[in-house]
Amino acid sequence: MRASRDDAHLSGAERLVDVSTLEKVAAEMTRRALQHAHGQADCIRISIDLVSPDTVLILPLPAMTTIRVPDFRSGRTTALNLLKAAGVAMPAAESALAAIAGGASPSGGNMRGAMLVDAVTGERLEPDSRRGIRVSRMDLTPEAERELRLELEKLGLDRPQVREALVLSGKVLAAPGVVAELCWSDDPDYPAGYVAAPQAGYVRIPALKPLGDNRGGRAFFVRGNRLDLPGLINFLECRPVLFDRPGRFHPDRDMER
Ligand code: WAQ
Ligand code: MG
Repeated sequence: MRASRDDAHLSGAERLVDVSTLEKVAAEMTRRALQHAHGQADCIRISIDLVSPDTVLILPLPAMTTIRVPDFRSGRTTALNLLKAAGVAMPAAESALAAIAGGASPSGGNMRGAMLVDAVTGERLEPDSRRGIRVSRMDLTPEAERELRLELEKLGLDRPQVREALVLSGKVLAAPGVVAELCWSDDPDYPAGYVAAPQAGYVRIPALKPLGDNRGGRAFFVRGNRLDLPGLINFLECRPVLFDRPGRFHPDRDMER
């Protein structure tokens, strides 16, 4: 589902479900599109594609940690340090962070999808920098969703934002050539974000922007001298991925000073 107003992206969501639940899920998506914090949509698109079960990749979710930070500036420093540890050159990490902070679409607004960023040069590689790369066709199995919600509940984190971001980052980390992801929400009431990387897993950062700021976005950092860009984009947009169990949950940490 994607919803917009005056041609600007408002919200979107992706599911991978059994045909028997389609009607219910389509109704949920419509409700979501109408209730978004940014305001009322004037255009809602719901598209449904059949995927063959034998193309579905089954994976566990990434491990999760929260790093406590005193404010969003410390949050951004923490994010840069995590990206560096994941193999992203500091200038590439800094320019992607600045792009999200300033509105990464050429119009200065939010992109509908993610930036693809060369982890070494910082060059933006997505073919359309207004739209970006939209990761789709991923979800939890019903059992994994139950287990995940029980674990998140214990941490006080059982929210759709956390569940959906874990699922999206899990698919992104499985993509060939991706070394890290940086994300924060575009919801003005939701300042949290994360850095995800294959070694570190999903590292939550409770503040990556000031409250009230409606800018947010995603950057996927890629590297490799034989990077297959069309193959990577096809994987992110089209390969069905289902997560059948939660990853590990590490205790909260404080930011390193
Ligand atoms: N594919 C690529 N980019 C996307 C997708 C997608 N499927 N969905 C959203 N984006 C981009 C788009 O630019 C949005 O503006 C931006 O990401 C933020 O999306 O507490 O809520 O859905 O652990 O607002 C992370 C922290 C919350 C959760 C992320 O993102 C936590 C969030 P939002
Ligand atoms: Mg949002």
